[in-house]
Amino acid sequence: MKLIIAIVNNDDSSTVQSALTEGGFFVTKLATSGGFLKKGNTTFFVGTNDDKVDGAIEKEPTVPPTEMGEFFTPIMVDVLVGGATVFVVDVDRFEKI
Ligand code: 2BA
Repeated sequence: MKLIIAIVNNDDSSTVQSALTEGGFFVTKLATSGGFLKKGNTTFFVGTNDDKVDGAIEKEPTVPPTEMGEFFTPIMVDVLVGGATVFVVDVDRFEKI
């Protein structure tokens, strides 16, 4: 079993949540914020069997190729907004008690 931790932009959160639940995945959604932009984002926890990991990751958004332009002071930096940051970790033990 694996735990997928997926961090997505708040704008994509509803779409991702629907796609995961409609795909039969169990999902926990957390309101989080990024350390760099200090803006809200959404983190999903999805526990699933190893053979379903790729199917869950396919539900995550991809980066839109033209969407740019978050500016951050004091140094102006272009940051690509969108897509997902995904971690997949092994689960040693899983129980519902
Ligand atoms: P933030 O930390 O707010 O980062 C937002 C975006 O700013 C990042 O997008 C990246 O393009 C840029 N960025 C972040 N740290 C930077 C740095 N030290 N120097 C220059 N640019 C930087 P993503 O890479 O797509 O990450 C989106 C969000 O995913 C992040 O929001 C953070 O909440 C999370 N994240 C990404 N990588 C992570 C990691 N290795 N560990 C934990 N969280 C991560």
